[in-house]
Amino acid sequence: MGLKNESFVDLKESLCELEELTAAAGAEVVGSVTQTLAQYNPATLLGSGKVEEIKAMIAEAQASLVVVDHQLSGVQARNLEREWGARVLDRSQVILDIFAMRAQTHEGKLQVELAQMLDQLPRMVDAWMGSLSRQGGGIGTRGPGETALEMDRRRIRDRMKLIRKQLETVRKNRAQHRASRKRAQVPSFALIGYTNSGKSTLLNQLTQSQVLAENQLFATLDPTTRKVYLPEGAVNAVLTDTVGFIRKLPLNLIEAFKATLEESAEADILIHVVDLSNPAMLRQVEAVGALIKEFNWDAKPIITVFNKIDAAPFEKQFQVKAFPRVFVSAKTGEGVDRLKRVMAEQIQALYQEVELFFPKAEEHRIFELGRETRITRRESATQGTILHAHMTPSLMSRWKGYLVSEESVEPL
Ligand SMILES: Nc1nc2c(ncn2[C@@H]2O[C@H](COP(=O)(O)OP(=O)(O)O)[C@@H](O)[C@H]2O)c(=O)[nH]1
Ligand SMILES: [Mg+2]
Repeated sequence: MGLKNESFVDLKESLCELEELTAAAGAEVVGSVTQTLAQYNPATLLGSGKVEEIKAMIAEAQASLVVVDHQLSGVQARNLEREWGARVLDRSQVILDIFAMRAQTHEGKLQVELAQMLDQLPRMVDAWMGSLSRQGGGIGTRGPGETALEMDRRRIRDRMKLIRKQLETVRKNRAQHRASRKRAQVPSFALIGYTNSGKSTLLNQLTQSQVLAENQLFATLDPTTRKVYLPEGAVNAVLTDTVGFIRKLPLNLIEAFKATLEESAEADILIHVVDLSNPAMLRQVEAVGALIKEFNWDAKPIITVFNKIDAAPFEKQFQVKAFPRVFVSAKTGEGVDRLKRVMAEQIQALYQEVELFFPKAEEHRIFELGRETRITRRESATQGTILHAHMTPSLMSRWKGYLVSEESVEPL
């Protein structure tokens, strides 16, 4: 992380994106400036020359807000604000602000509030330390300042505890829903991808629904799950749309949005939606790839969907290798039937035929098994019943007591 380690392209793209984020947060961007730093200034992040230069820019453009594409400590933000006479925010705070604006449901609002508190706490301590050192104090400087800080911190901590508890309830409810879907053996897909790549539009195409899809960063915050009907043996599945990713996703958001992210984490198959028309496509794919690794989702089957073929030059289709992959336009519907076929194939690939043995005393459970999966062969033996059935890994773990493993089939 950090400006000095970023390549020029990354820096430009990241800054471009920051402009979009800032606009999405409701501000008008009047100017931008970059600097390659060899060393950070602990007091202001930037060197004093740059601070002066930006001060002049602010005066000329009559700007009231400066957004820095790098994490700022509380002290740095405060020093810069004093120096510039303008509000100073960093990238995470802008993203948090957008989330706060978009949050619709009770859960979404709680998650954003938690993320904001997680963001504030260290800044408060920072600010307090800063005010202490300005007073020339330090050790022994105990007074109302500290008490106030302690009170604020305690208030925030109490509130955080309460929010966490409420979110925990939400998570449990969701987990229960997922469990019942699992028991009913409905395969699940989750749409993941960069923000604005077209996930919600694709969900609408695949499920004939009307989920909000907009040319906006982070239009979707809350997970939405819809049924999808697939051809080929007419399988039903469920598809979940959720919050999009972005490079330098604030850690506080990841922490606060755990319940939301779990929806994707629990899906059987992921659909990674890539915006083919975006000039920053390669870096977006990289950023999503890094998050997939971080969340340990790379063990799951992933279908890569290159979206917006209607708006991208044909050559771009060969820039990223991925398998299985499908090219679509969620807008026009082109390629969506093929995507459905690939989804059906991926469901099929989840199942494998296994052998099970039910001793006489437990044969009554075969009825239960028949409701959960397709039984392809059934043979009576003297001690019980031998069955062949199609199973997913999760089904196999549920019925593992009856699975006939390779070794046990070997002759005695
Ligand atoms: N040209 C074109 N635009 C699309 C396509 N799919 C989505 N969009 C647009 O991309 C923007 C973001 O779409 P959305 O579904 O909200 O993206 P999300 O953030 O990933 O959910 C919207 O303006 C959509 O109309 C597509 O296939 N072609
Ligand atoms: Mg969306």
